[in-house]
Amino acid sequence: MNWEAVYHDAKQWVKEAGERIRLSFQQTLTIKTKSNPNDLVTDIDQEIEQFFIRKIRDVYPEHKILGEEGFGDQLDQLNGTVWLLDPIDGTMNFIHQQRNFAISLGVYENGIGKIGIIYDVVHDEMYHTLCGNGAYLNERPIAPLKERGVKESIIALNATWVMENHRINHQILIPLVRDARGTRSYGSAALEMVYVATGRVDAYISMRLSPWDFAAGAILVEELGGIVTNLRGEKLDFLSKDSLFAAKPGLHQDILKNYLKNGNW
Ligand code: 2AM
Ligand code: CA
Ligand code: CA
Ligand code: CA
Repeated sequence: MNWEAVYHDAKQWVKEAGERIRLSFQQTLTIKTKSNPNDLVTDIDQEIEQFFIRKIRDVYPEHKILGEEGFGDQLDQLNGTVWLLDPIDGTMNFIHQQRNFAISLGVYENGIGKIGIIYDVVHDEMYHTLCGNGAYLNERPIAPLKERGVKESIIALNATWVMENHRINHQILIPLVRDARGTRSYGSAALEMVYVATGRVDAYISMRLSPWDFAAGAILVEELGGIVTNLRGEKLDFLSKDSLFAAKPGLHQDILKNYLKNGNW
């Protein structure tokens, strides 16, 4: 496989898709709900996924595609080359704010991350890596992550995870929120992972995400020396929904050992 060529094509298609999303701001959105009233999808999410599928199938017909909106392939294993795509990550922000959303694209070979791209469309900021060659924000190299302690850390975390909740042991997170310097929530898992990768936040916690939410972010965070697991500290499986915990080196081990270990996640 010529990975340089795949990387070049992937970045090109992400740029083109971003341009299409920017143009869509002039048209009226069709908004539908999915699993619950806050789980939204628009015609643009679907159009952008279909745009990528056309491009990938045309140039790389032997590759597989797993996309959130379901126009790609049904996969039960990750053999070969698989593109994991979230055409718009942060659809609620896209609809309400016209910002704070991203295109997320990860390319895996036999389950191993090769290419990670997250594109903040509105700011025209593309975060990208071809594994082993460093990560970039547009043309600028991103510096590797340094260690940081809990008391100096900002943790990206949605407030609903700290609310009383019948499914998870939410009280476990309270000491962590108290000890951290601050918490933030941006509403886009892909951007929150990119903020870990760039050091703008020190850790990101989510209770439930899908492979297309974290596929690209995991590659970027790991390329910069960060650590990505589920909340049990286990390696991620890119075919299953799971919790997610991405953090700087050192901080990841510290939070797992001193805060998360008794959770029922
Ligand atoms: P999405 O916008 O692509 O759906 C905050 O809602 C983050 O969680 C977003 O990255 C969002 O991705 C993701 N997410 C995952 N599952 C979701 C769901 N069922 N409803 C809303 N957001 C979900
Ligand atoms: Ca969605
Ligand atoms: Ca998503
Ligand atoms: Ca999405």
